[in-house]
Parts: sequence; C-alpha cells; structure tokens
Amino acid sequence: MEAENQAAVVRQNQGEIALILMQNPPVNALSKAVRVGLIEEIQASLDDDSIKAIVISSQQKLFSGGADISEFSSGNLEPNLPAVLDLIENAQKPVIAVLNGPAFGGGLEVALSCHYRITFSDNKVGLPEVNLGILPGAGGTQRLPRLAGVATALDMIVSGKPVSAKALPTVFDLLVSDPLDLLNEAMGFVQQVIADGAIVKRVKDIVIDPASAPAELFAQYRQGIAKQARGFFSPERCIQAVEASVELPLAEGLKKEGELFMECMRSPQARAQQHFFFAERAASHVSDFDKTTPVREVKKVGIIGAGTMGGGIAMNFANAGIPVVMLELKQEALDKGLAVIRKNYTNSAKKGKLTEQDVENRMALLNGTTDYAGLADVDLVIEAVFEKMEVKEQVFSKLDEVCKQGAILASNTSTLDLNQIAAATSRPQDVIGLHFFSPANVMKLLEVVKGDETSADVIKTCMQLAKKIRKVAVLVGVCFGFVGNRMIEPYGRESNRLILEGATPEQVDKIIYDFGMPMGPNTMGDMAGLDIGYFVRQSRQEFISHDPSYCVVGNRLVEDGRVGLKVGKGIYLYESGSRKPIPDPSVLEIAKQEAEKLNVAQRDLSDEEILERCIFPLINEGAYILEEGIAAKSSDIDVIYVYGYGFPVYRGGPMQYADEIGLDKVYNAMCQYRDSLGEYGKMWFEPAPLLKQLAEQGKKFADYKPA
Ligand code: 3H9
Repeated sequence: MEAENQAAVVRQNQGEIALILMQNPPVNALSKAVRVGLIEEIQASLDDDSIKAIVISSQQKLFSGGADISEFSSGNLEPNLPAVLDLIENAQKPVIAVLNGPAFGGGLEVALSCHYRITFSDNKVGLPEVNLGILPGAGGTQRLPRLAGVATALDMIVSGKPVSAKALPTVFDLLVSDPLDLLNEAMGFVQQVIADGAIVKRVKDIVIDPASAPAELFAQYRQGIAKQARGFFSPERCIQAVEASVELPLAEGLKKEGELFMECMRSPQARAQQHFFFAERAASHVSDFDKTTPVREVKKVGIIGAGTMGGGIAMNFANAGIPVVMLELKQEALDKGLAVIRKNYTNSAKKGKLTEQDVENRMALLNGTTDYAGLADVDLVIEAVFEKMEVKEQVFSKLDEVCKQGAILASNTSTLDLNQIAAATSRPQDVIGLHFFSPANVMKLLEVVKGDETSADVIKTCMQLAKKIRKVAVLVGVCFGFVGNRMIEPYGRESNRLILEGATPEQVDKIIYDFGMPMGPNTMGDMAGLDIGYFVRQSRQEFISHDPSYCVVGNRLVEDGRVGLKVGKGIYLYESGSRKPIPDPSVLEIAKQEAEKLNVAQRDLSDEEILERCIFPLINEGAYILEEGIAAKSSDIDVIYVYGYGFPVYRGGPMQYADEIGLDKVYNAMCQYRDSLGEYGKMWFEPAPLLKQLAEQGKKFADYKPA
C-alpha cells in the first residue's frame, strides 16, 4: 500500500513550497491511493515548519479526470473525497491548485477547495457528473456558485459541459496565456502569497448575495432544460443542490449536497449512465487486433452515391480534413449532392457553428467524379447505393477492377450479407461494412461489420478512423440487419401487432415515449416512411410468411398509398407542412377489419403489456445476437441502441435495462406471452436459450463471456 501511495502522489519540496503532484494514469482519477496520498502529503507539509505554502498539481496530461468511477460500485470510498477537501480548505497554510491540464468533476472540486487557483487561459474545466447520473458530490455545487456566480455554476453543473478557464475569471487567481509558462509563473505567484503573509482565502467564507440568484433564475432554468432533461433524474437534483448554495452556509449546503448525491448515486439511472460511460469506451476494446497489428493509411476517401446517405458520410470526412471524391454516374445527381452538402454547411454557418471560411475549406475537400476511374487512388471507398444485393455486387466487382491494391472497400449496407458482397471481389480481406446511421453527419454511431475474411488490419484501421471522424464504432458480425436493425425488427413487428389486437397507435407511442425513446414506433415509422419496412418485408418472406398477421396493418396502409409523413398520411394524418401526428380513426377501422379476417380478438391492452411486448422481444433478439457472437459483449449492444436508436441513456441501453430489472422478469414475461398469445405467441415469444440460462442462474447479460 505504501509503494502504491508513493506512486500515486509525490511531493517535491522547493524551498518553502511543498509541490504535491498526483500521478495516476491515464486520467489522474482520484482513486483511493490518490486520496490517501494527498492526505499524507498535505498533512506532512502542514507538520513541516519549513513549509509556508502547498501547491497541488499533477505529473500527467490532465490535472484530474475526477473521482474514480470504477470505485463507485465497490462501496469502499474511504477516505472519501470530501474528507480530503476538508483538510485542504481548513489548512492553516495556503494551498494553491495549479491546473496544468483539464480538471473535471472531483478534479475541479479539489481545486475549488484550495485557497488559490492558477491555470492557463485555454485549459478546460467542468463538472460532468450529471452525465453519470449523479451530481458533484465533493462541494462542487456549493463552492462553484460562490466563486463563479450562481447562473454560471448552474449551467456548468446541469449541462455537464466543460468550459474554458478564461470564461471563469473569478474562479482563477491567475490565468497564464502560455501553458509552458505555467509552472514558473505559478511559483512566482506562490512566492508572492508567502511574502504577503501567507493569507488563507477560504471559499466557505464567501456569502452569495441572494439578489444574484432570485427564484425566477431557477424557475427559468428548469423551464429551459425541461425538454432535454425529460426522464432524467439527476438534473433536477443538481438544481436543488445549487439552490442550497444560495440558501445555506457552506457546511449545511455540503450536507444537503451529500444527501442529494446519495439519492442520485443509489438510483438505477446512475448505474445505467455509469455503465454506459464504460460501455462506450469498452466498444473500442476488441480482440480482433492488438498493438502489433498494422494500420493502413487513409489519406483520401471515395464515396459512391451522393444522395442523403453518401453526402452525410462525405461530410464526416471533410469535417476531419480528409479529402473525398464522390461518385455518381450522372453529373446532375453529383451536382445536386454537392449542393445539398453546401446548404447543410451554410446552415451550420448561419447558426454560428462554422465560419464562412470553414464552409469553403470543407467544400474544397469534396470533389466529384462520374467515372469509376476517379476512385483509382483512394485509400478507402464507401459504397452508399441502393440496398439491393445485385446492385451492391456490381459496384464491388467494379471497385475490384479500379481501386488500387490495399484500398479498403466498404459497404454502408444496413441489412445485406457482407460476405456475399465481398465474394464479388477478388480481395474479400479488404472488404468491410461501415454502417452509418441517418443523418450520417449527425448520428454518432458506426456499426463496423467484419466479414468472414476481413483482415485484422482493415478492422483496426476502420475502428481508429471512426474516432478521427468523431464516431463511436462498434464492431459486429454478419447477419441480417447486423445488431441494430435485427433487434428493431421485433420492436416494429410488435408495435404493429398491438394495433391489430386493439391498442391505438397513440397509446403505443405514448408508452414508448414515456419510457424515454425520442418518439414512439408509429411516429418513427411515419417519419422514416412505412414503405421502407414494407420493402424489407417483401424481401424477407421466408422469415415472416408463416405469420399471416405480420405487420398487416402496416401493409394495408402502404398498399393504400399511406406511406407516412412524406405524403401527409401514414399511421397518422399530417396537416400540410406540419410534422404533428393526428390520430386517424380509419386506421383503427383497418385494424378491426384485419383482426376479424385473421380471427384475432381485439381487447384493451394494459400499458405494461404494451411496453413489455415492444421492449422484451428486442432484448430477446439481443440475447440471440450475443450468443451467436454477432456482438462480442452486451455493452456493445447498449452502445448501438443509445447512439443509433435513441434508447434512453438513463436506462443504459436495452441489455443494461434488462440486467437492471432482472433477466428472470424478462424471461418470465416472454414465457407468459408465448403461452397466452396462442399461435402468435409460439411463433415470436420463445425466449432465447441464453436469456433462459442466465435468468435461471440469476446472472446478467453483463456477466456473459462467450466460451
Ligand atoms: C466525480 O468526480 C464525483 C465527485 O463529484 C464526487 C465524489 C465523491 N474514473 O475517455 P478516455 C478511464 S465523478 C475511472 O478514453 P480521453 C476510461 O474508462 C467523475 N476511469 O480518455 C478509459 O479506460 P480504458 C467525474 C476513468 O483522453 C481511460 O480512462 N468525471 C475516468 O478521451 C481513458 O479515458 C468525469 O465524468 C474516471 N473518472 O478523455 C470525467 N475517466 O482505457 C470522465 C476516464 O480502459 N472522463 N477513465 O477504456 C472523461 O470524460 C474522459 O475520460 C476524459 C479523458 C475527458 C477525462
């Protein structure tokens, strides 16, 4: 333990100054060893009469990434961080935080408890705890309002967004422009503090003027975040904690903060959001390559198809400074595609997100060609053409002819068999799936699909490239629809079947919306176009033809020309120019007629049944996917669902949600629907063997390790 503490925190005395440095790679998390080390070194410095001031800084790139999130579930948090900060704040010698790099969460809270703070202007600081389903629990909600002002602190704490140190002039006693001068200038500042009598300035002595934080400030803030905070537990607790900073002296405010912190920490949302934090990072840990696997250079990218998808994909690369050549066989289509991209960029510029120069720089990276020969020198080509196997095969055989050796040949297919596509080339080892989600320039998810023969260096290159274009990549295997679209199929099927059985579309949508999805499945179907699902069903008859009720209501609507929002009518009706769904009784009539034809008894369905029947079969499909090795771990599925389908992050993704409510609950419900829904139940509600096995063993999906 001694050696560990020594390593996590070191002290170098420089004359009258004790320089205490944290060194806990990779992010200087405030793990137990750091907390113990800090206490020991601060105490030793206080006991040493030759020391007049104490500096806390770090030996790493970051000052600190905050509390060690992986310790939260252990329950072993002693000595806790507030105890460390208490020691700092009440020290009789000045303690100065020198932030040599970003400080987040508990890291910033360490600095706030110090008597002086120094950093460089462009450094980033923040209190991102809200993203973990909690709130700053080591004084951040009480000290930041005292230093930065209530409005600024409220926004930082509730949004969780980092800000530049220079935006917080009242928090920092010295802001240095050049980071390289930081230590020198900081030491000069500390010498001066000593020369001026080593005065200790405690944040707890600052009293907030209540006039600076009237009740309306909080009321307005609550109103302002209502939409984005819908369903989340911790933002409201963050606000309450900041309110306490205005109303209470520091000691009492800290007590209140502690209570609210524990309330959040014990919530399922905190578990879910912390699970998701690690899930997102774990997605890049894959066993298909290692450190020794080489990476191919991607200096130029080709994209086939300049439609909505191709254009969106192209923008990602241009945004990252990578030149793109887009192929369309007709000049007109190419011109149109490039014009749409320019319009998108111009709109961003109008909103102030880009400068005019940024728009021009990005457009300059985008070129077009109408000839496959124009793709001869690209390092990666991504095909985004019509979702039909014959078309994809033709494209890949052409790419095989024109692309240079070593080029990566990628398909953006969302459903088709990548191995069959790869077989259209003489180099299947270079073929991979890069499944972007629409709108491709916005959605964070990238499903990277490995074929049977995709080589390790191609996988590694694509996983790393994803980071460069700011996507979260999840590696998956080949099956119809891969992970995301395969799991959405039972969700869509059930939402349609529930209408046949007597639920109203708006009832289904409300329950799913209240569960936390951005919209219900019927609204989503109308927005995407009901014809899309219809065409997929046509091509998958072998999978569904044994069920005559399969999406019959959806089929009837499409056959009647009601394909959704784009024509003003689908499951709902839409007034011209409006996206607001209006319930249509004639859809219920269609459902009634079809139910009679199929001998399906219509009935009142409970909210619980609707929710379970939409979500549990989706989870069940996830269990098959896991068992088949299409996803390597359940957390990968969660990342796909949160970033690709808007599954509420506060539920952690479908697999974490199932783990949280208990796999026995999901398993038992699947069995119950299998047994109570007649033939239909037998067709679609058989629990996956892995779900059964884990439920019987009292385990979680997260426990599952493939043999
Ligand atoms: C808190 O402070 C509570 C207090 O208010 C109250 C306490 C009483 N803990 O993201 P990266 C791991 S709550 C443990 O790829 P980057 C991460 O999993 C905390 N582990 O690096 C990854 O591991 P692996 C508030 C952590 O350079 C590795 O470090 N703070 C932590 O792209 C590299 O991470 C936050 O919410 C942690 N705190 O970004 C900040 N942070 O290599 C959370 C990271 O095995 N952290 N790891 O996959 C971040 O936002 C980013 O990691 C950061 C660096 C911006 C710091």
